[in-house]
Amino acid sequence: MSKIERAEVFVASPGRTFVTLRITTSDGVTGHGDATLNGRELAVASYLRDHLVPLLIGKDPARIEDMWQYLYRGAYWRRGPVTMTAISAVDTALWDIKGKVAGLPVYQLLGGRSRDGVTVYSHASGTDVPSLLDDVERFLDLGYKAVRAQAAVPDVGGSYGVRKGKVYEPAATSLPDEQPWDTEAYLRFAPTYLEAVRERFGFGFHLLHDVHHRLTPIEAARFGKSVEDSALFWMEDPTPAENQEAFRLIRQHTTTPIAVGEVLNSIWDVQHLITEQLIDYVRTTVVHAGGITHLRRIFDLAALYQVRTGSHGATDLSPVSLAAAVHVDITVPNFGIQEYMGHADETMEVFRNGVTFADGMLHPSEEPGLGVAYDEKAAERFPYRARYLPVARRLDGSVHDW
Ligand code: CS2
Ligand code: MG
Repeated sequence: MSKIERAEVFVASPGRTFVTLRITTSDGVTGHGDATLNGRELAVASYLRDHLVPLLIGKDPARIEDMWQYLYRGAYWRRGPVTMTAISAVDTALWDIKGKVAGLPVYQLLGGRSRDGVTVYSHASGTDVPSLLDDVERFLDLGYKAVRAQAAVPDVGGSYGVRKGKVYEPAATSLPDEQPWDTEAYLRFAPTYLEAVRERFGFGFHLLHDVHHRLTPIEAARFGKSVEDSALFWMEDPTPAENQEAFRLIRQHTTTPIAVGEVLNSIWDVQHLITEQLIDYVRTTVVHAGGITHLRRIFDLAALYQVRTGSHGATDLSPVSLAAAVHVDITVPNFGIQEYMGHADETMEVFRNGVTFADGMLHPSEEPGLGVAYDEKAAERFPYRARYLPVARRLDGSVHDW
């Protein structure tokens, strides 16, 4: 029997920080998993190095489900982003190994293709409406069939999702950047730029918008109602999801579809949202929701309630996560859309990409496993740098959801 012989944790900052797990078997087969939790990276690295790696050595790498149960139930302490990200990394690496051993790309092990490619959305943004419109045009010219639009709220309104450089990167400072937020200014302004996008480019593509947890349920209801004529594909994270029941109130007022899930970690965190049909898209990911094994369980539950998938795919999810997401997306019957922002050039010096982009879609690698390689020598050129996500404060100085 093949055994897990080694498990190494790499922490490097090529463009931004990534934590990567590599598992090596006694037959010399390697598998990679992403363990990146933006702004809290070293906690997951320690969870893996200090608590999980010793449990992996000598175990059978083929028993993926059993390993998941062992790490989840065996911890006694359940759920939470740090635990679930660490379990995800192990699970993803074991699927990578299983594919390599079988000589098949992971999507074949998951049941094969349900579609020709994985439709993705990218991020258009602007410091004002004209620059946002130029950016939307750029993505449409690149062949995207779905675009997310975000613009800076004028004056001191603050904003989420406005790109400064080539790649959008909110975790950019060594201590959290404190940013202003004015809900009323946002509620007045955001519907106008979404309308401007539709006026200029029409309705022949999907238009998305991320509220990023910043509204109360009734404010979100007002927002959803005010953008109905722009026919959004979804409004994302309209209100924080700790209180799943809050979404019922939004639903009572608007038909704008709702997407939730990037900060949620388990099937139990989305159970009520799905079974009560309070959302339309579940955005949990391979890296933060327990790996391929657990994500499929979430997506299968969602399928019973006509909830579709829309996995998170920001730059802080490594190319290993993106590849794993695409292997899952291409197989599940209830796929909706996949977020795709692309990574910085430095990131791609360390990871060999597992996916290809063509005609607004991503395609998985046909190589055995996930099709991503990690170059640890190249990673040494990018030592770890602490970076934090920003914190939002209302105009009176009180902390708001960022
Ligand atoms: C965002 C992310 O991609 C998204 O939808 O909400 O940019 C999010 O802010 C980051 O992943 C946080 O790490
Ligand atoms: Mg989001």
